Amino acid sequence: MSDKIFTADNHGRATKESSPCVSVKFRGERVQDSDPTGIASALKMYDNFLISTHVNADGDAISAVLVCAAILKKLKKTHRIVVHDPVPDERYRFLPGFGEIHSFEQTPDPGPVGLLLALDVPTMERIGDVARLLPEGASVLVVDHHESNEAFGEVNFVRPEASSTCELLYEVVSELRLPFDERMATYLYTGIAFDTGGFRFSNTSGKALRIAAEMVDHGAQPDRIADAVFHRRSYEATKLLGQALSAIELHLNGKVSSIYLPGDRSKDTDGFINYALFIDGVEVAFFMREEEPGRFRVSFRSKNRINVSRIAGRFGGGGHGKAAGCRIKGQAEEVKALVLEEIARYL
Ligand SMILES: [Mn+2]
Repeated sequence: MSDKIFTADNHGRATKESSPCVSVKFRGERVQDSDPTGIASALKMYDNFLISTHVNADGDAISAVLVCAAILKKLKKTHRIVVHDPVPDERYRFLPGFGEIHSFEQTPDPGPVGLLLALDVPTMERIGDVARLLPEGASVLVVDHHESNEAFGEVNFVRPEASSTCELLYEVVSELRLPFDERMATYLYTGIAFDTGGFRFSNTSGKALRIAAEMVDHGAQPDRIADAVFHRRSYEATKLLGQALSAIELHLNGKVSSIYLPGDRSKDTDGFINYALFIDGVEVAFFMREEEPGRFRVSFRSKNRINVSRIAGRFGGGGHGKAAGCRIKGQAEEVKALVLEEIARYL
């Protein structure tokens, strides 16, 4: 191994909120940490890759693993994608290569693994059972944008200010000077579009939009991607949405809304809470789902003023200012009363 030093060349994109670039020793060479060049250098040093992401892989996570598989294919490296989820989210089947995403259960032996590429995942724990596939001494590279990321890899490229992990992978692809073909453009656009809620959330930066625009020029189709990712719901879930809308209640002078579907244990209620939050005058909405008899999963959403992670935290949960959740034991009416009492303190 040479003792060549990989110098930072991030095209003037380093900003003051970025973590400082430091070099770390990796396989006897010095590579940049917190920087796309470090990841690009490290990718060239290994041959057998395991690519993975967090449990319940979402649009950014699935796109990110497919971006990396495409990168490694171009670099002619052996790689395998394994995720914790028994069944990866079917809505992403439109992405080329989706069939190459294996579940942990289908993967008794991934073969030799030199390096784990952990994407969009803040801690080793969140990678789920896949961690068990990692042999002693295997290295870990991390690319992520979660604020809570513990930089648990030997080389980490972690930027909480990035909209998505796919935004960071755009920089890695650029650094490797690989072409943005239609497939790559579709992955990167999908990841950014998903994590920004279709370019509506507060993480929708100019940079995210510029990269997305560039990906459209390279063949990503915004309408097709939006239809696949956002504009679909099963018949059963749509009927359930009807019940959820009928079940919306207002509390505390119309500043709080809630949805509770008695007896429903289905998980297919994604986004229902937004209908309760978007009502004029409502500041906080919560959704109660009885996970097990006598135990409720409570999700909170807030428009602006009220930090719901504090409310969820009061019950041992957590999250972000505008979206949080917790679990509470009890009967439905008493859980609802407890939650309302806590929310009232912030109004
Ligand atoms: Mn993400």
